[in-house]
Amino acid sequence: MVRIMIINGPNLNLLGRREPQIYGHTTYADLIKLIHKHCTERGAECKIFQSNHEGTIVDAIQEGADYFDGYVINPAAYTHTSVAILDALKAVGLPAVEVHISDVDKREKFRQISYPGMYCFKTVKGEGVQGYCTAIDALLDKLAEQGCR
Ligand code: CA2
Repeated sequence: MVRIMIINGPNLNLLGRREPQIYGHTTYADLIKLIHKHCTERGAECKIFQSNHEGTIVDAIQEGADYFDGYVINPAAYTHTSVAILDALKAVGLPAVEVHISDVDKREKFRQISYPGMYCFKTVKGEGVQGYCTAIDALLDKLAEQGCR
């Protein structure tokens, strides 16, 4: 069975509880359910990980590489600042898809640069939480092309 890790960055645990006009009303618990349901339907094993700390996300990317086949990552605010997360993705070399709930291109200028996005083979943005399913599909399709499991 294909194994993927979904990595969520800072403050995404607050989903549905603040700024619903930007991020919607779905809670983080609902997002976890949505992702698990989608991965089950697609026949993939998934782990969902969230951290508010950059180094902890770097550790998860490094340590996950021994077990997982690819990553879906929403680095949240670290999207726009973190060369460390970009370097970790590059170092492990697994296929990765970036996802953003909001359409970052239509927001402040500082959100229009993504360091991890420079490594990811695809970026999904502006689809709300459903974008996670789009990102998972893109990753699973890529892994199937590569003949993974
Ligand atoms: O649109 C996205 O998914 C973002 O990655 C979300 C980040 C933001 O910094 C990025 O520019 C775009 C923010 C995540 C914070 O999530 C919250 C959710 C609910 C309430 C407050 C914050």
